[in-house]
Amino acid sequence: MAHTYKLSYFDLMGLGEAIRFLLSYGGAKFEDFRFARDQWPALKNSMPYGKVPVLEIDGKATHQSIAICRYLAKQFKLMGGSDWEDLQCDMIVDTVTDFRMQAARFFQETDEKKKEEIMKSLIAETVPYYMSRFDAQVKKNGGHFVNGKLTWADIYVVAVFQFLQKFLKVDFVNDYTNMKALQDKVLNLPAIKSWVEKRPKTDM
Ligand SMILES: N[C@@H](CCC(=O)N[C@@H](CS)C(=O)NCC(=O)O)C(=O)O
Repeated sequence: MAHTYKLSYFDLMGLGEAIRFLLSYGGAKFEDFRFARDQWPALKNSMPYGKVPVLEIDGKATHQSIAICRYLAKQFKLMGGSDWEDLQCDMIVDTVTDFRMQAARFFQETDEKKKEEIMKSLIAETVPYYMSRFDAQVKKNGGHFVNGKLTWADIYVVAVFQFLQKFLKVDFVNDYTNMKALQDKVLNLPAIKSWVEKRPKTDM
């Protein structure tokens, strides 16, 4: 019997989008429950550890976006072909988190001048640092992050970049040929293409 899925998250791509990409890829129907920021205080206590995304699978709440994505990857046959390849996928996904956390500094800063400096250094230093390395890895691995074939790492990275590019207001992937080709490949997977066409349009 088909599983039921309900994703609870803010009305953003953010950490919810990779889960939505993977569910779409797997052909799973899911309830995409989005709430406004002012609804959050009333909902927070109902989440297992007070954070979202939370994915209810057959009515059971699961949390931690990367753990959920890894689980969905197993369900939808998007893991690597060996423990070694799975390690490569995990390393990339965790590295994207490091990259993303650099961008999070912008939100934590309240001083407008410092915010501006953080944004400048993200664009001038952080983006090229990570993107040049990702690009080289994808080039070396035949157009994918791991072993020349589609894994959840590819889908995860492209999904995270969807909101990171909106947030930084720069389509930074366009400057990196191999990453651009990978992004195009993932965004043209029929199920993901159709999700992107129908998803609510958000700032991040
Ligand atoms: N490591 C967690 C982080 C979850 C997280 O920080 N979620 C944020 C939204 S992106 C949240 O729930 N913020 C509201 C709060 O902490 O009250 C994951 O990957 O799921």
